[in-house]
Amino acid sequence: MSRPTILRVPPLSPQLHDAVAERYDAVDPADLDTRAGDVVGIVCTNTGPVDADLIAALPRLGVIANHGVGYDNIDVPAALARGIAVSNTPEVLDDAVAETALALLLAVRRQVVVADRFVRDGRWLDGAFPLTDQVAGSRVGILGLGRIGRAVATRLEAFGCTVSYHNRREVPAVPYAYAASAAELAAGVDSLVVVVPGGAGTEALVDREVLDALGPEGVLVNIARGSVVDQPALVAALREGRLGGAGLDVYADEPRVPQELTALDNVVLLPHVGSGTHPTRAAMRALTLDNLASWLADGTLRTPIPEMADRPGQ
Ligand code: 8YV
Repeated sequence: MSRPTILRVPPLSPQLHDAVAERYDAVDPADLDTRAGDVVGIVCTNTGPVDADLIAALPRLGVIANHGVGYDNIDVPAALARGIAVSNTPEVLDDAVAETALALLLAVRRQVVVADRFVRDGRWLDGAFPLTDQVAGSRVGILGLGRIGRAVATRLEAFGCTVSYHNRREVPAVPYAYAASAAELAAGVDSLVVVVPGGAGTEALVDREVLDALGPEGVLVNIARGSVVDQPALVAALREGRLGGAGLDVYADEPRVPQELTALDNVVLLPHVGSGTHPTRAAMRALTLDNLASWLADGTLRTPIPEMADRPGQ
Protein backbone atom coordinates (compact mmCIF):
# COMPACT_ATOMS: atom_id res chain seq x y z
CA MET A 1 0.00 0.00 0.00
CA SER A 2 1.38 3.45 -0.86
CA ARG A 3 2.27 5.74 2.01
CA PRO A 4 0.12 8.86 2.63
CA THR A 5 1.60 12.07 1.24
CA ILE A 6 2.34 14.69 3.88
CA LEU A 7 3.43 18.28 3.20
CA ARG A 8 6.14 19.63 5.50
CA VAL A 9 5.58 23.39 5.79
CA PRO A 10 8.90 24.99 6.78
CA PRO A 11 10.42 25.76 9.13
CA LEU A 12 10.34 22.41 10.96
CA SER A 13 13.02 21.20 13.35
CA PRO A 14 15.40 18.70 11.69
CA GLN A 15 13.98 15.95 13.95
CA LEU A 16 10.37 16.60 12.91
CA HIS A 17 11.35 17.09 9.27
CA ASP A 18 13.09 13.69 9.25
CA ALA A 19 10.43 11.94 11.32
CA VAL A 20 7.76 12.79 8.73
CA ALA A 21 9.91 11.31 5.96
CA GLU A 22 10.55 8.13 7.99
CA ARG A 23 6.81 7.48 8.29
CA TYR A 24 5.22 8.98 5.18
CA ASP A 25 5.71 10.09 1.61
CA ALA A 26 7.03 13.53 2.59
CA VAL A 27 6.82 16.46 0.20
CA ASP A 28 7.98 20.06 0.56
CA PRO A 29 6.56 23.31 -0.92
CA ALA A 30 9.00 23.04 -3.85
CA ASP A 31 7.30 19.74 -4.87
CA LEU A 32 3.78 21.15 -5.01
CA ASP A 33 3.76 21.90 -8.75
CA THR A 34 3.53 18.18 -9.40
CA ARG A 35 2.40 16.74 -6.04
CA ALA A 36 -0.31 19.11 -4.71
CA GLY A 37 -3.04 16.65 -5.71
CA ASP A 38 -1.55 13.87 -3.53
CA VAL A 39 -1.24 15.75 -0.23
CA VAL A 40 -3.60 14.48 2.50
CA GLY A 41 -1.90 16.01 5.53
CA ILE A 42 0.22 18.99 6.61
CA VAL A 43 2.76 19.23 9.41
CA CYS A 44 3.60 22.81 10.39
CA THR A 45 4.70 25.03 13.23
CA ASN A 46 3.90 28.52 14.45
CA THR A 47 6.14 30.35 11.97
CA GLY A 48 4.97 28.38 8.92
CA PRO A 49 1.83 29.94 7.44
CA VAL A 50 -0.96 27.64 6.26
CA ASP A 51 -3.18 30.19 4.56
CA ALA A 52 -6.38 29.91 2.53
CA ASP A 53 -4.45 29.79 -0.77
CA LEU A 54 -2.35 26.84 0.34
CA ILE A 55 -5.41 25.01 1.68
CA ALA A 56 -7.27 25.66 -1.59
CA ALA A 57 -4.32 24.33 -3.59
CA LEU A 58 -4.53 20.91 -1.86
CA PRO A 59 -7.80 19.22 -2.95
CA ARG A 60 -7.32 16.03 -0.89
CA LEU A 61 -6.08 17.74 2.30
CA GLY A 62 -7.77 16.24 5.38
CA VAL A 63 -5.59 17.09 8.37
CA ILE A 64 -3.27 19.86 9.60
CA ALA A 65 -1.06 18.82 12.53
CA ASN A 66 0.49 21.88 14.15
CA HIS A 67 3.65 21.57 16.26
CA GLY A 68 2.82 24.17 18.91
CA VAL A 69 -0.09 25.13 21.14
CA GLY A 70 -0.68 28.38 19.25
CA TYR A 71 -2.08 27.98 15.74
CA ASP A 72 -2.50 31.56 14.55
CA ASN A 73 -0.33 30.52 11.58
CA ILE A 74 -3.31 28.52 10.23
CA ASP A 75 -6.38 29.95 8.50
CA VAL A 76 -8.72 27.94 10.72
CA PRO A 77 -12.02 29.11 9.17
CA ALA A 78 -10.73 28.11 5.71
CA ALA A 79 -9.71 24.68 7.03
CA LEU A 80 -12.92 24.01 8.94
CA ALA A 81 -15.07 25.16 6.01
CA ARG A 82 -13.50 22.31 4.04
CA GLY A 83 -13.95 19.81 6.89
CA ILE A 84 -10.20 19.62 7.43
CA ALA A 85 -9.17 18.45 10.91
CA VAL A 86 -6.68 20.65 12.82
CA SER A 87 -4.62 19.64 15.86
CA ASN A 88 -2.18 21.46 18.17
CA THR A 89 0.05 20.44 21.08
CA PRO A 90 -1.52 21.65 24.36
CA GLU A 91 -0.46 20.67 27.90
CA VAL A 92 2.90 19.09 27.08
CA LEU A 93 4.56 22.52 27.00
CA ASP A 94 2.82 24.16 29.98
CA ASP A 95 5.69 23.67 32.44
CA ALA A 96 8.42 24.86 30.08
CA VAL A 97 6.53 27.97 28.97
CA ALA A 98 5.48 28.82 32.55
CA GLU A 99 9.06 28.59 33.77
CA THR A 100 10.14 30.87 30.93
CA ALA A 101 7.63 33.44 32.18
CA LEU A 102 9.07 33.18 35.70
CA ALA A 103 12.62 33.37 34.36
CA LEU A 104 11.79 36.62 32.53
CA LEU A 105 9.97 38.17 35.48
CA LEU A 106 12.79 37.28 37.88
CA ALA A 107 15.45 38.44 35.43
CA VAL A 108 13.82 41.86 34.96
CA ARG A 109 12.96 42.46 38.63
CA ARG A 110 16.35 41.29 39.97
CA GLN A 111 18.29 42.74 37.00
CA VAL A 112 19.97 39.38 36.45
CA VAL A 113 21.34 40.22 33.00
CA VAL A 114 22.60 43.67 34.00
CA ALA A 115 24.22 42.22 37.13
CA ASP A 116 25.88 39.47 35.10
CA ARG A 117 27.40 42.13 32.84
CA PHE A 118 28.51 44.07 35.92
CA VAL A 119 30.56 41.10 37.13
CA ARG A 120 31.99 40.28 33.69
CA ASP A 121 33.01 43.91 33.13
CA GLY A 122 34.96 43.92 36.41
CA ARG A 123 32.82 46.72 37.84
CA TRP A 124 32.24 44.84 41.13
CA LEU A 125 35.83 45.74 42.04
CA ASP A 126 34.70 49.38 42.21
CA GLY A 127 31.69 48.79 44.49
CA ALA A 128 28.52 46.84 45.16
CA PHE A 129 25.71 46.38 42.62
CA PRO A 130 22.70 48.65 43.28
CA LEU A 131 19.68 47.22 45.09
CA THR A 132 16.80 45.91 42.95
CA ASP A 133 13.09 45.10 43.16
CA GLN A 134 11.91 41.59 43.99
CA VAL A 135 9.17 39.26 42.82
CA ALA A 136 8.34 37.82 46.25
CA GLY A 137 5.27 39.43 47.74
CA SER A 138 4.41 41.39 44.61
CA ARG A 139 1.07 41.54 42.77
CA VAL A 140 1.06 39.81 39.40
CA GLY A 141 -1.70 39.85 36.79
CA ILE A 142 -2.19 37.02 34.31
CA LEU A 143 -3.75 38.02 31.02
CA GLY A 144 -5.27 34.71 29.86
CA LEU A 145 -5.90 32.10 32.56
CA GLY A 146 -5.77 28.97 30.40
CA ARG A 147 -3.54 25.98 31.08
CA ILE A 148 -0.29 27.92 30.74
CA GLY A 149 -1.70 30.87 32.68
CA ARG A 150 -2.58 28.57 35.56
CA ALA A 151 0.89 26.99 35.48
CA VAL A 152 2.34 30.51 35.76
CA ALA A 153 -0.07 31.33 38.60
CA THR A 154 0.83 28.29 40.73
CA ARG A 155 4.52 29.13 40.40
CA LEU A 156 3.82 32.73 41.43
CA GLU A 157 1.91 31.48 44.47
CA ALA A 158 5.07 29.67 45.55
CA PHE A 159 6.83 33.04 45.41
CA GLY A 160 4.24 34.54 47.74
CA CYS A 161 2.71 36.70 45.01
CA THR A 162 -0.89 37.89 44.90
CA VAL A 163 -2.31 36.69 41.60
CA SER A 164 -5.21 38.20 39.68
CA TYR A 165 -6.29 37.67 36.09
CA HIS A 166 -8.35 38.78 33.13
CA ASN A 167 -9.92 36.38 30.66
CA ARG A 168 -12.68 36.69 28.09
CA ARG A 169 -14.82 34.82 30.61
CA GLU A 170 -14.39 34.54 34.38
CA VAL A 171 -12.92 31.13 35.31
CA PRO A 172 -14.99 29.30 37.97
CA ALA A 173 -13.39 28.01 41.17
CA VAL A 174 -9.99 29.65 40.98
CA PRO A 175 -8.49 31.43 43.99
CA TYR A 176 -7.53 34.53 41.97
CA ALA A 177 -9.37 37.85 41.68
CA TYR A 178 -10.95 38.56 38.30
CA ALA A 179 -10.51 41.90 36.53
CA ALA A 180 -13.09 42.93 33.93
CA SER A 181 -10.55 44.23 31.40
CA ALA A 182 -6.85 44.16 30.58
CA ALA A 183 -6.51 47.81 31.68
CA GLU A 184 -8.30 47.14 34.98
CA LEU A 185 -6.01 44.16 35.61
CA ALA A 186 -2.89 46.21 34.79
CA ALA A 187 -3.97 49.05 37.10
CA GLY A 188 -4.08 46.71 40.12
CA VAL A 189 -0.77 44.83 39.74
CA ASP A 190 3.00 45.35 39.80
CA SER A 191 3.66 42.99 36.89
CA LEU A 192 1.54 41.70 34.01
CA VAL A 193 2.17 38.34 32.30
CA VAL A 194 0.64 37.96 28.83
CA VAL A 195 -0.48 34.40 28.04
CA VAL A 196 -3.49 34.83 25.71
CA PRO A 197 -3.44 33.16 22.26
CA GLY A 198 -2.49 35.27 19.25
CA GLY A 199 -4.77 36.02 16.31
CA ALA A 200 -7.25 38.71 15.29
CA GLY A 201 -9.22 38.57 18.58
CA THR A 202 -6.25 39.61 20.74
CA GLU A 203 -4.35 41.90 18.36
CA ALA A 204 -2.81 44.84 20.30
CA LEU A 205 -4.87 43.91 23.39
CA VAL A 206 -1.97 45.32 25.40
CA ASP A 207 -2.07 48.90 24.11
CA ARG A 208 -0.94 52.27 25.43
CA GLU A 209 -3.82 52.41 27.92
CA VAL A 210 -2.85 49.04 29.44
CA LEU A 211 0.86 49.94 29.53
CA ASP A 212 0.12 53.28 31.20
CA ALA A 213 -2.11 51.50 33.73
CA LEU A 214 0.85 49.24 34.58
CA GLY A 215 2.94 52.37 35.04
CA PRO A 216 6.54 53.47 35.65
CA GLU A 217 7.18 50.77 38.29
CA GLY A 218 5.38 48.07 36.30
CA VAL A 219 6.87 45.17 34.37
CA LEU A 220 5.35 43.48 31.33
CA VAL A 221 6.19 39.84 30.50
CA ASN A 222 5.08 38.45 27.13
CA ILE A 223 5.41 34.75 26.42
CA ALA A 224 2.35 34.58 24.13
CA ARG A 225 2.55 36.24 20.72
CA GLY A 226 4.10 39.54 19.67
CA SER A 227 0.81 40.50 18.02
CA VAL A 228 -0.92 40.75 21.41
CA VAL A 229 1.19 43.78 22.38
CA ASP A 230 1.24 47.09 20.47
CA GLN A 231 5.04 46.96 20.04
CA PRO A 232 5.59 50.63 19.05
CA ALA A 233 3.53 51.65 22.10
CA LEU A 234 5.64 49.33 24.28
CA VAL A 235 8.90 50.78 22.94
CA ALA A 236 7.64 54.32 23.52
CA ALA A 237 6.47 53.54 27.08
CA LEU A 238 9.83 51.98 27.98
CA ARG A 239 11.86 54.80 26.42
CA GLU A 240 9.78 57.51 28.05
CA GLY A 241 9.88 55.84 31.49
CA ARG A 242 6.10 55.31 31.52
CA LEU A 243 6.74 51.55 31.96
CA GLY A 244 9.34 50.15 34.36
CA GLY A 245 10.58 47.17 32.35
CA ALA A 246 9.73 44.23 30.11
CA GLY A 247 10.66 40.58 29.68
CA LEU A 248 9.89 39.41 26.16
CA ASP A 249 10.03 36.02 24.44
CA VAL A 250 7.95 37.07 21.43
CA TYR A 251 7.88 40.04 19.04
CA ALA A 252 5.79 41.61 16.31
CA ASP A 253 8.07 40.55 13.43
CA GLU A 254 10.24 37.62 14.56
CA PRO A 255 13.17 37.19 14.33
CA ARG A 256 13.54 40.96 13.90
CA VAL A 257 13.78 42.83 17.23
CA PRO A 258 13.83 46.64 17.05
CA GLN A 259 17.10 48.31 17.96
CA GLU A 260 15.15 50.56 20.38
CA LEU A 261 14.51 47.43 22.49
CA THR A 262 18.01 45.94 22.31
CA ALA A 263 19.43 49.31 23.44
CA LEU A 264 17.49 49.27 26.73
CA ASP A 265 18.81 47.89 30.04
CA ASN A 266 15.38 47.50 31.63
CA VAL A 267 14.31 44.76 29.21
CA VAL A 268 15.30 41.09 28.97
CA LEU A 269 14.95 39.63 25.49
CA LEU A 270 14.65 35.94 24.61
CA PRO A 271 14.47 34.51 21.06
CA HIS A 272 11.03 32.76 21.31
CA VAL A 273 12.29 29.84 23.39
CA GLY A 274 9.33 29.39 25.75
CA SER A 275 8.83 25.72 24.89
CA GLY A 276 12.42 25.21 23.73
CA THR A 277 13.70 22.47 26.04
CA HIS A 278 14.77 18.97 24.99
CA PRO A 279 12.01 17.06 26.85
CA THR A 280 9.24 19.49 25.92
CA ARG A 281 10.10 19.63 22.24
CA ALA A 282 10.33 15.80 22.17
CA ALA A 283 6.84 15.61 23.71
CA MET A 284 5.47 18.21 21.25
CA ARG A 285 6.98 16.28 18.33
CA ALA A 286 5.50 13.00 19.54
CA LEU A 287 2.05 14.56 19.99
CA THR A 288 2.16 16.16 16.53
CA LEU A 289 3.00 12.79 14.96
CA ASP A 290 0.40 10.98 17.10
CA ASN A 291 -2.29 13.36 15.89
CA LEU A 292 -1.33 12.74 12.29
CA ALA A 293 -1.17 8.96 12.73
CA SER A 294 -4.49 8.89 14.57
CA TRP A 295 -6.28 10.88 11.87
CA LEU A 296 -4.81 8.68 9.13
CA ALA A 297 -5.86 5.53 11.03
CA ASP A 298 -9.45 6.39 11.94
CA GLY A 299 -10.17 10.08 11.33
CA THR A 300 -9.82 11.16 14.99
CA LEU A 301 -7.31 13.48 16.63
CA ARG A 302 -5.61 13.17 20.04
CA THR A 303 -5.73 16.93 20.61
CA PRO A 304 -8.06 18.74 18.21
CA ILE A 305 -8.07 22.54 18.43
CA PRO A 306 -11.00 23.83 20.52
CA GLU A 307 -12.84 25.12 17.42
CA MET A 308 -13.27 21.46 16.37
CA ALA A 309 -15.03 20.44 19.58
CA ASP A 310 -18.50 20.45 18.03
CA ARG A 311 -17.49 18.61 14.90
CA PRO A 312 -18.87 15.12 14.37
CA GLY A 313 -16.33 12.35 14.83
CA GLN A 314 -14.15 14.37 17.24
C1 8YV B 1 6.41 27.12 19.07
C2 8YV B 1 4.88 28.29 20.43
O1 8YV B 1 5.34 26.40 18.63
O2 8YV B 1 3.54 26.45 21.04
C3 8YV B 1 3.58 27.60 20.60
O3 8YV B 1 2.55 28.22 20.32
O4 8YV B 1 4.94 29.46 20.18
C4 8YV B 1 6.14 27.52 20.49
O5 8YV B 1 6.03 26.45 21.35
C5 8YV B 1 7.59 26.35 18.83
O6 8YV B 1 8.63 27.21 18.79
C6 8YV B 1 7.42 25.66 17.48
O7 8YV B 1 8.35 24.86 17.07
